[in-house]
Amino acid sequence: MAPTVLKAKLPLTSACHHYDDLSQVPWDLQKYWHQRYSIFQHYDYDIRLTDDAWFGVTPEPVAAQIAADLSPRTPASDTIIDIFGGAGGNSIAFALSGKWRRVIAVEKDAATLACAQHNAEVYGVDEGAIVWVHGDCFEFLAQLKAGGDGLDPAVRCEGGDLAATTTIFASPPWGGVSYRDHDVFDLGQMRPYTLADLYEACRPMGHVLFLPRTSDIRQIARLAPEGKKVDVVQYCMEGASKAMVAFMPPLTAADSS
Ligand code: MGP
Repeated sequence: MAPTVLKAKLPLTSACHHYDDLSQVPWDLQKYWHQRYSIFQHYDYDIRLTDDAWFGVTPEPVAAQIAADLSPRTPASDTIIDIFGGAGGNSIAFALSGKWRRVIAVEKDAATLACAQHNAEVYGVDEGAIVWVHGDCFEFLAQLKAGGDGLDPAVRCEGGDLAATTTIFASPPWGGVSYRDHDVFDLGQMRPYTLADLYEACRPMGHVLFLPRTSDIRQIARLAPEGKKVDVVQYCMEGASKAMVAFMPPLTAADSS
């Protein structure tokens, strides 16, 4: 299915859970349920998550700090695309930051996307403040980079210069929690998408990658364009890192020559 801009909310399904009580929670999610108020402080107001979303959702204080740290580089750079939108944690923080003219969230799983739309409403995000795209983000990025023909005007880059106008945020699946078993996590082994897959899909746009805290920083550094820096930040909660975030700069014509 081609990536589709949603004009209305998707219906919540039986996969969009709100667990009130530990006895309802699958055993492998119980650790996350105990952290529910650090993940969404308004959890009790009927926050919904699919079971898969519990593993990857960015805790609210981290999402808010990333949104605070990330600003459009120039007035013309006004669009942020959360390509692995999930249950909405990051897109909600970007919308609430008020810094971006357009926040676009892409998610391929309909139930997860329904949760994200619902959670945005719980957080008081204005209807229309996030453009929701149902579909595969790699297909979406490829279409955008090819000029956006066939894409809804709500997500097209009208100026044409994607690298100047658009920033990508990517919080991909990490292939489970095996990253914890490695002192240094090889981003070439990340599944289903490696660091190289993400870089190829996002460039020339500046992109912000939310990665395991033990990620091999040398692999990230190798992607820095000549003479430019990549900022790498550990985002912590209660004294422990939750993730390593790499801020990859946009490429200009000079970088690719
Ligand atoms: P975690 O794997 O529970 O690690 O995820 P930790 O910190 O050892 O757990 P704790 O017991 O110390 O609390 C911590 C955070 O990493 C999650 O809240 C998510 O924000 C992020 N995270 C974890 N996984 C497995 C993923 C993933 O696959 N993708 C993304 N994008 N984020 C993830």
